[in-house]
Amino acid sequence: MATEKILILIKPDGVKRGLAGEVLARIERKGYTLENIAWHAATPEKLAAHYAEHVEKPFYPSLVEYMSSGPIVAAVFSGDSVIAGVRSLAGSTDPTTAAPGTIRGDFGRDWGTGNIENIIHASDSPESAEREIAVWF
Ligand code: IDP
Ligand code: MG
Repeated sequence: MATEKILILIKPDGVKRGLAGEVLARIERKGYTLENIAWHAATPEKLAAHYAEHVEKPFYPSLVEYMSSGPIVAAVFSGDSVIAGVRSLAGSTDPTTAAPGTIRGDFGRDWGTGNIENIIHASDSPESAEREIAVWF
């Protein structure tokens, strides 16, 4: 099977808290290859394309507010099974209960904002990765 790619975003909370290097380093140290990286300010249009599966959800307006609250870093990594591997490094969605040792479990918490601020986005399938890479690169 061809080597897989994943799109990750270091979300505004991750950038603001100075965790961009830490997040990238964890993925690099796992052995995946950094293919591309860019600094972005999210726009409503880019977020709607990126989060296509969530635009109709009740939390979407607050997700847009959170994702627009500061700059983000977008990066593409490659490697066999990179999607499963990076999602495992990221941890589960809710940072309060994400496993210790994961990015969300080690660095995320509930800040009482009503948003789930969890530092990193990671594509969940090869199809999502392809669509999301086209949004940011
Ligand atoms: P994932 O990032 O672990 O793949 P998804 O369910 O795809 O989780 O949700 C995308 C992002 O939307 C989450 O990372 C989180 O920031 C936010 N989110 C998901 N569910 C909720 C919710 O119920 N309330 C507020 N924000 C949410
Ligand atoms: Mg998701």
